[in-house]
Amino acid sequence: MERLPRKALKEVAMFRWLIAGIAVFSSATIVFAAAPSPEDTGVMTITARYVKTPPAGIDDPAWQRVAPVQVPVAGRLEMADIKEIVATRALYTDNELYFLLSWADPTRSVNKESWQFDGEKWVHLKGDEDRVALLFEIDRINQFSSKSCAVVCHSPADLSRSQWKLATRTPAEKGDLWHWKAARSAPYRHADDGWLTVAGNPSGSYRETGRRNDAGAGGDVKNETPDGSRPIYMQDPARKPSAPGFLLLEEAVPITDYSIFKTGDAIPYRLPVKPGGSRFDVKAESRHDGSRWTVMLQRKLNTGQEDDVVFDARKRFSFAIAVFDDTGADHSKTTRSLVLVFKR
Ligand SMILES: [Ca+2]
Ligand SMILES: [Ca+2]
Repeated sequence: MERLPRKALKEVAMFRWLIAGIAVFSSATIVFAAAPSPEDTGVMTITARYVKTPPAGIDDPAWQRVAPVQVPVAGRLEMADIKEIVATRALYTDNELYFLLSWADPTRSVNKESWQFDGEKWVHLKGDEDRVALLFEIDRINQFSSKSCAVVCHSPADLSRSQWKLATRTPAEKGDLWHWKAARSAPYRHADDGWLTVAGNPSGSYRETGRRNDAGAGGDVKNETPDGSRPIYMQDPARKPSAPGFLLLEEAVPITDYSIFKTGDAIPYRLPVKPGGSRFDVKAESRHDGSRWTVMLQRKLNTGQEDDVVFDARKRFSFAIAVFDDTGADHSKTTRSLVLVFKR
């Protein structure tokens, strides 16, 4: 069992990571990118332990029988001194793989620019959302196993580092990207499942990312009138919200009378769309306890979908983790290279 907290902390101090992290501009622009120093080649191992019975949730005692690996994550540029630890555990059964990830975050950020009525007009509240993302290899990504996110940034020389985008360099390289979002995927208890290829569409700009959504429904829609001045949907008053505090598109109805709103009333701006298909393969349970997020992720070892990594307990899998505090951009923090192994 890997128990590296002290060593890991030392290494965090030692390595000067310049990690470009993840940038989100619209609903889906994400960047893992880094320019590690030459000595930044260590790989940490996460061992998934076999259990016969699936863990029932975050509090299942099975998790307590696995010592967490203390995985250091570091920010980039002006955030380079901000470091965290993601306590990482993994279990697997005959059919499924489970992760339990826990990291310090004093704020439960789920606002994602919600609307608020100020008595005269509707304004967007400040705030984004917390997130965690995992990136695995589906098809080998050259150097990913040793340099982690450093090699999946698309970084033309004429672009500043802040504009680097997440992508592989060749079409033969393919990644599997799981993106848990506190405001947009957590309400449906999943992590948005996507995959990674070369940047841009065939006719598009090389500056676009290589992110693609898995087949199936999901994502979110913006809750706004065509002129962007106010929300267009509210909770269907005839339905009890299945995710209190959020507004699911399937439970939303058009607002017909804006006079019912009082000063200070708030309505979500980003409405999760009911996910399905390959995009809905990664199930998630999450909790914020006032100081930390704990997120349990669960996926079939083999989904049968070609846009997913197939986990084979006899093999090793390179991956990386990134966490975000109320942002998709500069404040993100990513890990060094990780490798997932399975042990009975
Ligand atoms: Ca937060
Ligand atoms: Ca999938």
